[in-house]
Amino acid sequence: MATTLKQAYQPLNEQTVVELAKKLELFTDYQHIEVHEIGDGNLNLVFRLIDSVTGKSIIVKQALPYAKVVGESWPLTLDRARIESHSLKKSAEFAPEHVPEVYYTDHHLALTVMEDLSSHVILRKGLIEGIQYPHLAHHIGTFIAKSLFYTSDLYLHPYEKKELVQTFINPELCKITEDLVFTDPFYDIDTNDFPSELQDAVSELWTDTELKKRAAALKYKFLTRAEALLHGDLHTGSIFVTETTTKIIDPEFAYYGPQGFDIAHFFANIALNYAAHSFHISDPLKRSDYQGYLLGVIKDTWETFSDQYRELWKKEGVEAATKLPGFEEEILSGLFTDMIGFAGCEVIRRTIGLAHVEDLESIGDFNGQIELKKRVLKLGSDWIKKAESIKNIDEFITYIRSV
Ligand code: SR1
Ligand code: MG
Repeated sequence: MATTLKQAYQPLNEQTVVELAKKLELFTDYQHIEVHEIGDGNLNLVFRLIDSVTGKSIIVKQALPYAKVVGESWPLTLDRARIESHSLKKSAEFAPEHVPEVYYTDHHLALTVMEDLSSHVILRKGLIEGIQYPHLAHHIGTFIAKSLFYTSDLYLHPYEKKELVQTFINPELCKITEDLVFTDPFYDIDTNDFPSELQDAVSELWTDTELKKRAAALKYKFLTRAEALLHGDLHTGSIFVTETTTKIIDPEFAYYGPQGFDIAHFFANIALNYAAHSFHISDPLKRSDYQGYLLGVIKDTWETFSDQYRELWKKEGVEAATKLPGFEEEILSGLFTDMIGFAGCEVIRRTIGLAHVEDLESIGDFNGQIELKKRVLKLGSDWIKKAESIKNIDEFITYIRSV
């Protein structure tokens, strides 16, 4: 792959992506190459190229200059492809087993050529089908602990950290989160998306000044706290799994932000899946078994994360503050409280804002879906307003049980 392209941006299609593969010498022979556009996310084109004889396959991901989920009326920076490839490469420095390998990037064409993970499934799909992934919690807890620690001031020289902050300046993608997660769901804004049957419950949120103030405070942290490099969109659609492996994909929302944000999004999406299983699994024993598994994922992820974070702090902390007894507990406790509020914003946003989740939307019983969504809104609101009073992961989990 010695070649470099100096091509102006144009969106690829199933023909031009093969021409590109030839220029980049991605395969040795092109007679049996099959191409499929497999992107099912909100923003990008994703091509899978496979040599049907040798079985060799790769992914070519290209950013579109607009948000695919809305259409060309919503222009969106191509720079997110640069952010994504930098983030994957950074993660590969400390957790290569949890990210796809990057083979080639081109910032002009806004594309990344990377490892094909087709042997994996998107975690959200697997969870909707009721599949258990025994290593998931350990893998996610480890990935988040390493990502936060190794990109923070606790470990890096302040110059290096600030250089990374600069590399990951991502204003347009951050603005999406600022609006869609922290502002729009709490106001009557037309990006919101919910049926009229939810109007009363939604109006209750819109008139709850205390809730809006707490959400605004969380947004302020998201705007101002450059603590560590985040994935920025760590929902269960950004994770690929098999029974034994876990890969984190799609870090185009990466930026330096508050440490509790990623783990919050992971937990919020597990909680939404938990709620949806009241409908997806009818057998009460199987349902309770699966929901117990999901709560176990949250508990084990938190415990793995916090244990590993403490360990890294103790063994590899460089910043003088890491030598102060007990300071790590202060940081972890602040992170935990932030996490609860961020999780509250995410469950509300996925229920009434833009970009819903299949877990809830695939519930066939419409009235049941509405009643469940009301309970999810209450969960989100409680987490945001009561974050300070929730002292540990078991108390956080108790709220999910009540949905
Ligand atoms: C316009 S983008 C909508 C959502 O898709 C992404 O996955 C992010 O969650 C974003 O908020
Ligand atoms: Mg994504």
